[in-house]
Amino acid sequence: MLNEKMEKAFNDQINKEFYSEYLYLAMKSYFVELNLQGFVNWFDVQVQEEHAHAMGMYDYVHERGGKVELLAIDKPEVEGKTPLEVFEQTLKHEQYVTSRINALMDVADEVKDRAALSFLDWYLKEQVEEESNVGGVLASLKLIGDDKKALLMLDKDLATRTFVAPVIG
Ligand code: OFO
Repeated sequence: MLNEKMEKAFNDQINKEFYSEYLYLAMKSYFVELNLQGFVNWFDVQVQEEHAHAMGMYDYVHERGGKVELLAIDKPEVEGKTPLEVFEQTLKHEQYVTSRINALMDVADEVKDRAALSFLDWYLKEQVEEESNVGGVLASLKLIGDDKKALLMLDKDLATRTFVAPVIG
């Protein structure tokens, strides 16, 4: 059975993961409007990953005999005006999510829920990968600067990203 505090923390994080899906859907639209199909694909994969992250926790709460409470999802804002700025926002968002996973692990520690800690380990590793992926694209965009040809080459590259359903936990 899930401790009440742990259950609330999971429900909050489920909301954050769905918010991430929403935010990346909004960013996908930004790139649809620019007709950069590789970036569109990259965000499409990101959207599917966030959905999988949310559902992983959703299933886990049930598995532990807890109650899932779906909270309202905030309206996402794409603050960036250029692809570079959009990726700066993406990195900032992923760093925020990492801090949230750490906070979730702090709760698991506090209530001595070792099973939750071991489950959350997957998310911690995933965040390292997420930050590194986003950081890689951001570094390329910094190098590219105003070079439109190079931007189209990166777009081609990002078109090759595929979604692989994760095995969580
Ligand atoms: Fe769920 O990892 Fe990104 O936000």
